Amino acid sequence: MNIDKEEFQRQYLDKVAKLHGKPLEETSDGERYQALSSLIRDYIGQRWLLSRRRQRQGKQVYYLSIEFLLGRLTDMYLINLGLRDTVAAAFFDLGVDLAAILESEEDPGLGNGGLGRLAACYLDSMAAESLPGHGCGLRYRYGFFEQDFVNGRQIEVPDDWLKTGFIYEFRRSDEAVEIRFGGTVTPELNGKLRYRHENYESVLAVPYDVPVVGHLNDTVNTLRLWSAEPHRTDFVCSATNRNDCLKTIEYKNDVEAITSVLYPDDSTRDGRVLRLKQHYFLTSASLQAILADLARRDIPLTRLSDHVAVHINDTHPALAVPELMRLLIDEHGMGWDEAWSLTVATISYTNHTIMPEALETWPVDLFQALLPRIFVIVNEINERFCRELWQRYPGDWDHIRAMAVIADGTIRMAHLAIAGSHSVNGVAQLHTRILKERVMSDFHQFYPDKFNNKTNGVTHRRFLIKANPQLAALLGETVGEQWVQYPCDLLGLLPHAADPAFQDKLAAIRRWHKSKLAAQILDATGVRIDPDSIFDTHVKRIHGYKRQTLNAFHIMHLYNRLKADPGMDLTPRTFIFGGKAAPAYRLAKLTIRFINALADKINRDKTINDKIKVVFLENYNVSLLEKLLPATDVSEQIPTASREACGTGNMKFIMNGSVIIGTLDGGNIEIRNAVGEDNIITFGLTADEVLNIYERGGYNPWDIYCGDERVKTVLDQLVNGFLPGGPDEYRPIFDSFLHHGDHFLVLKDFAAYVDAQKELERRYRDRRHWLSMSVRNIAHSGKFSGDRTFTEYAVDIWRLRPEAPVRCYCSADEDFARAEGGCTLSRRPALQATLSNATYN
Ligand code: 26V
Repeated sequence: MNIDKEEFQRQYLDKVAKLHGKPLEETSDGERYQALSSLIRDYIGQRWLLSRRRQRQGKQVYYLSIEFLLGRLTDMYLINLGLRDTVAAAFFDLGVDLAAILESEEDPGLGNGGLGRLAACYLDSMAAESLPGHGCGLRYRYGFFEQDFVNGRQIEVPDDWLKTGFIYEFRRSDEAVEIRFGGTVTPELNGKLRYRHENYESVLAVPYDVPVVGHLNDTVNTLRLWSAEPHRTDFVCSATNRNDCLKTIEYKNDVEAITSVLYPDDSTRDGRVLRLKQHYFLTSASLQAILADLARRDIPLTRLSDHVAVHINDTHPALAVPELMRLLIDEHGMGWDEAWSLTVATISYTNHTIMPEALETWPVDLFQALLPRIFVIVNEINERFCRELWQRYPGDWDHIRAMAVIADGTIRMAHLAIAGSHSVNGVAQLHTRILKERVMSDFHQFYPDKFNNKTNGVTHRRFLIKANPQLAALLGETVGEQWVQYPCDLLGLLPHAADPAFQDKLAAIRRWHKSKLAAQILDATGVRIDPDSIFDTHVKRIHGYKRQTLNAFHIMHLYNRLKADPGMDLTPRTFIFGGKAAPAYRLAKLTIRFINALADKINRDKTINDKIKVVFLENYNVSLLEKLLPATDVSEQIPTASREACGTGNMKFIMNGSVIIGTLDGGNIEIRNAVGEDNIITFGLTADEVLNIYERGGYNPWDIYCGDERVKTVLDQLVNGFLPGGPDEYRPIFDSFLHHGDHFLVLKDFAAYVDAQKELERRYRDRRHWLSMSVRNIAHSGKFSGDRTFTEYAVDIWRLRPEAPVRCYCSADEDFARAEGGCTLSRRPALQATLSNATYN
């Protein structure tokens, strides 16, 4: 956007006056934020309108997701509009602290982890690539809970993110649609078979649109978030209509519950019904709006799949399959076969996990009562699918039952998603291989062409340019500003990897961020950490498979060594943890308590000369991650191999020059292939080894407990009063390892992890060597930009022709060079020349 500093200042001061009726000097940070965001909203409105007009012709992508973990928007809008420098300079002149203003923004946390953040990254990439791709999600009244610690324990506090209003949403009540729950359906034969749906509960889905601004282009896409609202509920409560009044209140509460929270507690039947309601509400509202838009564009329904791609992010929106069938058949009079081929051609599905507990199923009785018409359709889909299976595997009932959409009284959403879509993808090469060979092998045999891989990517605009502007500037000076559009240009750093002058600049930037983070941590926790220590960060959801306990056990072991030998030569290390545990996941919550207790014990011990510090930061979210990324030396990516579908934190950290210590799982493997095995520290069991152990029914953890003194000491310390909190407090953790089989193979990987940590420290001590590793990580991170992934989706799955020519996403080995996507290094001749002239050591 073209606006100079003076003009911006004039508009801003005008806005402050109009909104607050007082001079700038008298406004609070919050009020200043309101004025800034309101001005940005004005800027975007106009561009949005024009972008929509331009996009009317092309094929549209709709990305349906139960989560969008957006993070704060204001700074991203400024960056994408090309206004950040102007605004920073304008505020500097006005004596206003822009950073403080930006901190007043709520962090919209409409998601809980990787899947939701990935959805948000792709929105950013789609807009940056000028692709007409829109998000469809739910406008939760409360986001994912806020985490407080009380005596080291996680307390969940509601995330009231809308309390002061959300400036970037545009309510579109004129585009509200009706969603129907419950009731009865009766078949009617009137020439064609039709169903009459009666006595249902009717709910209004009201869209709130959030603009998604493309980076330095004209594109503004839409994230549409649906809110559940009752129909008119004006009533007078009086003695004569008391019953009506109570019923109306009950109806209003029921309806509003649908979009009140993300992942309602599903331990009760009511909770499960509410989740299913959310899923249907999201898919039905989105599809109704999509078809309405098609009609507005005068496109016949028969051409649906040429003009629309619907992508379902995991199985939560898998009801898109039967709902699209319902709309085509019931509302638009289409026959089954045509409706089915259009549905399959329109819908595509990404699987994000192989964790068995996350593979969704619904009991038939619950499903049928809530969605009677949809159930009839799912049943029909199942019958036809089973007939097809019978043709292929005649008489093999076991095989057919294993693949059916409905079996043993449950509806299997992954099966529905696979049968009803033309593409099924995993999110990293290994994950896709495991889907094909193990978890979904039956389906892969049946539909070999549907399966494909799309290794995740993340937006470098948020996680590098926004989070680490100093590094972004250094990269621009070094490889040319074009790296922002062509992240593969970062390969041009390779010739500088061993250049001391470049390394020192990088080190100075990291040191600055470390010192800033240390001050913030002191402020937040009272713990003083040394900015010259190694910052070792482990942030992500707290889960058994992510193995925060493995990290904690190593810390205990290090501490034990230090106590035994206080003079031990150890590079000072600060271990930083962050992450939320699901409220009902007792062991994960106890892990938080355990790590907080360990932190307390170690941080208070004056005898270890501050060689180790441990901090567990409260309320990990996107904003906190952005502060950690530029300050982290070592990123912990240590899941049990095979369990982490991809991981995306790993990619965000390498962009900022952190070195990964990690297992050979998910995206780590591809990062290792890209950066080279000398520039990442890997250890532990491979995925195949883990899967073989699982197939054999596990292993005997007592062998390790009895055979490795270090393990025995650490585990005993969980239950012998070593930790504050009492000897029985942590017994469930002890038991999970020794009495419940160490399901995530923590003890099995312990020795390898300790060795890897030693190796890491050895490499860190050679400062030049470490910095060269860091540079190489940044250099190869371009491949993990979401822009590359997205172009692959657009070309391979959605068959979309972008308005702008596809950019190149090159890698040194050109392993994803492709004719159509044009992802080859040869498309960047200047870079190729730099690389071929360079020596990389
Ligand atoms: C499943 C369920 C099932 C029941 C209740 C709540 C709930 C919440 C989420 C899920 C699916 C989680 C899937 C997920 O987040 N997977 C992560 O996706 C990332 C993006 O592809 C990937 O990098 C991570 O490895 C993967 O764990």
